[in-house]
Amino acid sequence: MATAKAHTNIALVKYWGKKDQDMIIPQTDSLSLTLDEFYTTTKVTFDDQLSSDQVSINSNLLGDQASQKVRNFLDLVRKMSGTTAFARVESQNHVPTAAGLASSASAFAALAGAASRAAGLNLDRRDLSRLARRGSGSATRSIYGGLVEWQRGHDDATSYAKPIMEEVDFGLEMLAIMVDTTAKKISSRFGMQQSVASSPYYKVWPEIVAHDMAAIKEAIAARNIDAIGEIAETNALRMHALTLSAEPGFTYFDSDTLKAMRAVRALRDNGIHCYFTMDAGPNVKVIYDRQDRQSIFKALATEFGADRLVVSKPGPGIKIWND
Ligand code: 2P0
Repeated sequence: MATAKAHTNIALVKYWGKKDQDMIIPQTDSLSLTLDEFYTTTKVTFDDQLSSDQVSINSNLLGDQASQKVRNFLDLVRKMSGTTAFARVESQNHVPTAAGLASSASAFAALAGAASRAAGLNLDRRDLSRLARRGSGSATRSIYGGLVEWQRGHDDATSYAKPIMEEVDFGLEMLAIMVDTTAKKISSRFGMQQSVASSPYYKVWPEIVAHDMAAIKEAIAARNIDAIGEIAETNALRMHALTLSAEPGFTYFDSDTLKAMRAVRALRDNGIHCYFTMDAGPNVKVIYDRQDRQSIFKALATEFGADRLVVSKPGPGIKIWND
């Protein structure tokens, strides 16, 4: 038995599209910030007495369909370790599930850590990152804290994350505007597949990301939050243009998403430096320097209510322990 705690991450340069669906090899590199406020704690117990895998999230036992991805992942760990026993997986999710706040990132990172350790595998962080990738692409990056790059690689051995700056030593912070915390209608897995298959703009996306990756690494090295924010905001809008231009077109935005984007731009027009990014859901994440936290929070609380705002600092990498 073993337990792991992993934090979510939000991409500043997005992963949107796979080269290999089965191995989850992405089309491009990506770069994210791990957050301290949202995380998953997962305990895995391999038990010879069990006749099937049992998976619970926040004490609710999942049915066959809902636990399919987790059971497939456990099969992979069993194959790697030679373990034959079924497992009990008990997960506590401190992330609104499936609301574009990357719950699958912390969930599969924590599962990779706990299941591999419980099965007797002692993986280093690179191999943990590769294993987490098999559950969900964004989980690849949640093995590390702070600013993290996922190198796309070209196969299972070469596609993994590495830290860019694990201890963020400047004021970068993120505030989530929780527009809607109900489950999304179009999964990222399906959404990105549709975008790759049918957006005529997809062919320029790898070039855009290559450019943004180089630029954001320079901006991070210079600790330039305005440059980081500008790159992230443009990259997010271009990612969402891939959904709008798919066939049929779709969007993760709702009316409050647009309202939040406008609010961030209005703050900027008033001289407060902040930028937005959105993932596969309607919530908006605001990027800024912590010295501006109070003025940004106050302005957004007037419009959205303080209870819908969550401030998050850069978070740590995965922790794994034997109970
Ligand atoms: C990202 N997202 O880089 C991008 C940006 C959402 C928008 O990774 O199919 O749940 O499990 O690999 O990781 C969400 O997609 O998709 C995601 P799979 P995942 O964070």
